[in-house]
Amino acid sequence: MEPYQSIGIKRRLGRFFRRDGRALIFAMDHGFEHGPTDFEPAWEHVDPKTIIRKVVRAGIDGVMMLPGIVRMAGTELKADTGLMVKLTSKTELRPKEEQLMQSQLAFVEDAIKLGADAIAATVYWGSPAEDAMMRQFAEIASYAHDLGFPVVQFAYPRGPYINEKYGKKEDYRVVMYGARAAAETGADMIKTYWTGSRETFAKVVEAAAGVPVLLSGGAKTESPVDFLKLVWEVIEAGGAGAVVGRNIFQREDPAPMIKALLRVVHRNEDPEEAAKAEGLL
Ligand code: FBP
Repeated sequence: MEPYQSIGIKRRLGRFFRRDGRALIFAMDHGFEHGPTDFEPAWEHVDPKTIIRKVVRAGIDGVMMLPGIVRMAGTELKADTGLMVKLTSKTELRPKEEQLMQSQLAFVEDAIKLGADAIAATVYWGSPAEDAMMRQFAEIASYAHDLGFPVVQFAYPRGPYINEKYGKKEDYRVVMYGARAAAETGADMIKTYWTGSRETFAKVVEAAAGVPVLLSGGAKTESPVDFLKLVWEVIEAGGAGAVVGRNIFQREDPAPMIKALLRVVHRNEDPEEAAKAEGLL
């Protein structure tokens, strides 16, 4: 018989992923991680309830937030919306060199009290603070797993030596290394950067050896189709979906973008067709 915890982990993962094994998750930790200026393109979304209500109504599979935002907007979630609570972050007000560390801002118990289905934490692989973030992740993951909660690692390669050795943090070898490190540290889901091509992203997925890999959205693209194309490539590469913030909340009406993304993620629809169907073209 399986231990109780492994049943809990499987059931909770199922609240994010549909039968196809894919998920579209809305990210909203930006007010903390980048500052409220990220909401200026659609300022009413600075109110968590307003944006969460819109994304839930559009059919999003899951949401990722920090604890205080769950307290404000958690009641807007449907019973089957997966809730990922992230326990680490950093502000951009810190001295630049200290921005290579994400600190723990709440505890596994807080996420559980808020009704979390998964617990998330970032590791900047390659950072001078890698050691502290590894330990932080290990403590969170070990405790969450004991209690039957899946753990999501935002595996972001980031640090001075990366650029010296590989040229840039988006080099597929670096992203692949981070994804592998996330899998080896026991993550149940991995969120990471786009590598620039389907072929290279497929290698990231392979390196994760069965742990689902989701794209970390990135800055809002000039045209909505550009972003849909990117997510389409991720799906074609074997990725399990995307965790998207700015490309959703920096639009006054995020519903067409979410619905088009759902078409791409869950129906493999051609990005231009999906955009047309939702009135984005
Ligand atoms: P985006 O889709 O807006 O990129 O959101 C995903 C995310 O990982 C957020 O969770 C986080 O706040 C942000 O990106 C981190 O961005 P950065 O690359 O600037 O650290």
